[in-house]
Amino acid sequence: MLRETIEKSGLADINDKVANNERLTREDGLRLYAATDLNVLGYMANRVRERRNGQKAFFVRNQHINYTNVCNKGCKFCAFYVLPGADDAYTLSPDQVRQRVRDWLKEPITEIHMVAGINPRLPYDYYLDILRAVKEIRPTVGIKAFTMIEMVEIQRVARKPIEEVLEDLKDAGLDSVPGGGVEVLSDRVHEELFRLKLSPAGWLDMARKVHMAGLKSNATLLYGHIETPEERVDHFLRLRELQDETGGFLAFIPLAFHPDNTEMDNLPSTTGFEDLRQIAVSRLLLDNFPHIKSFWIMISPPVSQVSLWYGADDVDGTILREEITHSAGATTPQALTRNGLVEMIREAGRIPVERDPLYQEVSHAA
Ligand code: V47
Repeated sequence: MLRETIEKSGLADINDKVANNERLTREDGLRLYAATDLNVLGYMANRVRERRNGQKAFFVRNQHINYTNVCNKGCKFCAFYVLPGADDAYTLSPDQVRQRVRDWLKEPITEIHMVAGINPRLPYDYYLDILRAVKEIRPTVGIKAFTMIEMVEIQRVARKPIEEVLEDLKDAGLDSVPGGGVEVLSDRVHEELFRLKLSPAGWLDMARKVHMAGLKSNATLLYGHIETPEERVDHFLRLRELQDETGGFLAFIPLAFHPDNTEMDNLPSTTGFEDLRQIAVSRLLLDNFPHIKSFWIMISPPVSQVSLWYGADDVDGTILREEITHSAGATTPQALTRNGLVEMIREAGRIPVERDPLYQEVSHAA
């Protein structure tokens, strides 16, 4: 019966490769995007997921701090940024960052996710000071901060080699690096949507340097706008190649485009079908990534729950106050409780495992 379904989907040869743990090709990737039997994609992706992570589904207790909304990059998909000098511009001082951390001190948070726009007026010391501010209030928390885009800006104001900058950031408290800012590794999409930002080759180069400095990072793909299936597949192949070289990526997170309040608000939101297909194809093509995260903020808690059978092994976390996707019209809650996450994972028949930013187990949810 199962064999018959797989034959009918036209993916039997790919299924054989997955069963034999063979690497998929660009052509295979394109066929995965053309396939319509989502359950066959899920079946194959789940096989890879269980091989790597068994029945575990990870989550983290985390807090997001977006230290400034000022940005000079003008990305067409972003509803969060304002131009320098705008009325509603804000930049948190190190004291305000301290206060944000203090606000949630009662919660046993193990990860602080700190990213923001590119505010060209911020001096080098600012970045070091906000890392220190977090660690001053929560010395044991893991700080996951500064995308590759911010790294380039920090180096610009530091006026010294990136290797030294990364050492300074680590000394000030940086523990790992988030996966945002890459969007789509395509020169065409870069030119059309985010041409003032680091190029695809530049992003990969900075990720390589971050990994060489001993820091782990994540990677993302912003999907559901103007990118083609070919561009998505090439994105995966370029990430996979770098991961073969450095082994520095921890998790991959597909990010569903939210159009509201952006320059592309004429586009529809992604569908549940597309979100699940994206998770499954990510798991199948990124065979050397330890984790695939379904970010419930972007695809909703229900789709995120189902995705635990379509390749995902991580649902991110409690996320105290998400701002970037909510500026672009996300209607999901801005936070979930730990019990809410545990229940969601349990109901899906997976084992909830609380992790820290480096996927060390904090404690098994009983
Ligand atoms: O880089 C911006 C994306 C990213 C929109 O590493 C949008 O663990 C959808 O990278 N619709 C930031 N997406 C978020 C991010 C992230 C999130 C969760 C976990 C991790 C991690 C990283 O958000 C940006 C951009 O790609 N974004 N605008 C929008 N309208």
